[in-house]
Amino acid sequence: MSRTKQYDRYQGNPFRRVGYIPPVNEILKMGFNKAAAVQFKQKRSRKKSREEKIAALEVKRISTLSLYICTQLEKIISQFPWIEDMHPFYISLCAVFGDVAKIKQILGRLKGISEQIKKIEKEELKKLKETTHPQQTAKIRQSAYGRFASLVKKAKGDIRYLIRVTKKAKTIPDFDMTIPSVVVAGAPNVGKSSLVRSISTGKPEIGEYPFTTKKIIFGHRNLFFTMAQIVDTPGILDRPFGERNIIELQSISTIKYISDIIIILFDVSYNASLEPDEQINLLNDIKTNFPQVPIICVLNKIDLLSDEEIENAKSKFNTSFEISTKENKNIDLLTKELDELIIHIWKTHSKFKDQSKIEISEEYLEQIDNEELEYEDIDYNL
Ligand SMILES: Nc1nc2c(ncn2[C@@H]2O[C@H](COP(=O)(O)OP(=O)(O)OP(=O)(O)O)[C@@H](O)[C@H]2O)c(=O)[nH]1
Ligand SMILES: [Mg+2]
Repeated sequence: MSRTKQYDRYQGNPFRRVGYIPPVNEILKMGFNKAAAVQFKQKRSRKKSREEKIAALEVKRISTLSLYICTQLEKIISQFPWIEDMHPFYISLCAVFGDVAKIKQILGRLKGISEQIKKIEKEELKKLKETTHPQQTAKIRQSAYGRFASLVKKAKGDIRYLIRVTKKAKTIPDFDMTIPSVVVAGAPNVGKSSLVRSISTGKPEIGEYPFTTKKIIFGHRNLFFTMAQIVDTPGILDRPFGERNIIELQSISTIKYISDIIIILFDVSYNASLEPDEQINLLNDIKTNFPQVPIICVLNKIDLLSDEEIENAKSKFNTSFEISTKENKNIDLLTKELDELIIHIWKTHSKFKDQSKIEISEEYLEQIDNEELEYEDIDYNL
């Protein structure tokens, strides 16, 4: 089964749906305040004794606190996306920030606490039915409060964990699985962000130092009747998978789960952050791990190289294009081939079948062929 069939094709980052998660102290404080504010309402039909009124008030206080805590816990649980329904891109990027299985366990534990609170409420209210003595009813209320509080306090670390991971997971960008994705990858500082800026709507920061890009950034490239996502990734170093840091792992997950085309950039200029052999290792690593994805090898920063250096690098990396993003050299050659490949993938890959079935007249195609492909600056994240 194609992976797109399993998920809601138009869902964005599901963690964005998660609203405010109150910490345990806040849940308790607000709950106690609400319970303390409960008033006794006199019913006209029957006059109650003072003791009966106090006992009724204690019932209301216990129920109010129980209801408040359970509502808060259940609100947290219901806001969280079902891990099974999430696209692996979001799961794997979330896994970079935290333990996805742990999130599931925590949600299960919160549900358990909420059920236990309801059970305690029943037990304590039953005790209240047996007495109206003010001292005893106050004691029952205090016992209920204490049991609620100690249960909820058990979730302190769990809720703190949810708050921390959700905050990071919310920064994962929305990805559109209905259009092809071109992932721009390579060693740090090779010019990935510069290329994404020049061929898409993406506006990643460009910096002189390695690891300027620390998270995945999406740009779009308009191809008249379809569109592609151009994805900027943090730099990857030449080292075994297990030794990669959080920043690099985001790039690997992005390549693994969403790339339809990979552009690998190389840099052999004087300030390259990796040796040519290390960059070759990186390329081989990607080729071995993702053999099904077409790779376009591109040498960047040719403005800093002599003709001889370009020729040497060309044969070493077997590059298809030699460009300079800084001086806009050969970018048009690269984008021409890229656009053709994107359209080919969009038309032939089963996961884009529904979209690519749109009928396009020969006349229109001819018109497009004669026009220069221009790309509009639209913020699709709106
Ligand atoms: N001379 C020259 N400099 C370039 C070219 N492309 C990028 N640079 C410079 O190289 C540096 C790194 O560029 P970025 O686009 O930030 O590189 P990156 O691969 O995204 O870097 P990280 O995000 O740190 O991995 C910046 O100082 C750019 O101005 C180029 O074609 N020629
Ligand atoms: Mg960058």
